Amino acid sequence: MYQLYYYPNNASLAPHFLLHHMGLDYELILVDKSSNSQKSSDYLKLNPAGRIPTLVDDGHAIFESPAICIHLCEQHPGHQLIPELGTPERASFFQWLAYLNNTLQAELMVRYYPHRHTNDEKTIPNVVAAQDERIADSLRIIDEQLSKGKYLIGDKITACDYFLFMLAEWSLLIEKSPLTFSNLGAYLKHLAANKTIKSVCKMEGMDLSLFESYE
Ligand SMILES: N[C@@H](CCC(=O)N[C@@H](CS)C(=O)NCC(=O)O)C(=O)O
Repeated sequence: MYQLYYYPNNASLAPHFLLHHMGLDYELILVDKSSNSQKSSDYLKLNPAGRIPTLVDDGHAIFESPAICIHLCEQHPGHQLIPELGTPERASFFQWLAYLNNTLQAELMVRYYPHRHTNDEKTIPNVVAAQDERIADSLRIIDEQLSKGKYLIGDKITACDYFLFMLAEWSLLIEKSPLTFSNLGAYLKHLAANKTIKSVCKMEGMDLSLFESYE
């Protein structure tokens, strides 16, 4: 039995997709961000960074969403959400997961918390505008990759696709929506019909209609 400390549509979403896709036994524990529970002393014992998510596996706490995803994929290799060890696809998997987490997700964090990145309130709109461009650059690179195959790594779904769907959802509000890129838009519409994505988003109270209505 796993415990996932989560908040709807936060960085816990990708691990939640994986737990559901693999049909694992898990308990969802809400970390109430509205009351800053991620900074409570009990939560900090599990995750000293005070961020969401944390996964507890048999008493062992793991934080950082991509690390949780890799752990789940490696614990349950039969689900093939990570390519086999020693293959070029495995290298691509790590490359894209790192890119998503370290570049796109990092840029999104600055975009949504701009006040943490300037000491002059007047410049906040400039930070947001600059981030919108940086996020669009990142989405362009992903769109190009998706011209080569059905999924991010070839023709089989992996944990990277679930991770990308999470970040694409967060990107809907930026100046250039992910749905305006032709390969990425079609891919996201296809993923929005995936049964794990539909079920988990429903559980987390998320609306997928923008993806579903993509033409
Ligand atoms: N690198 C971390 C980032 C996690 C993160 O920033 N989570 C946000 C929610 S999406 C959070 O906990 N924010 C609360 C805060 O910064 O206090 C990961 O990928 O797990």
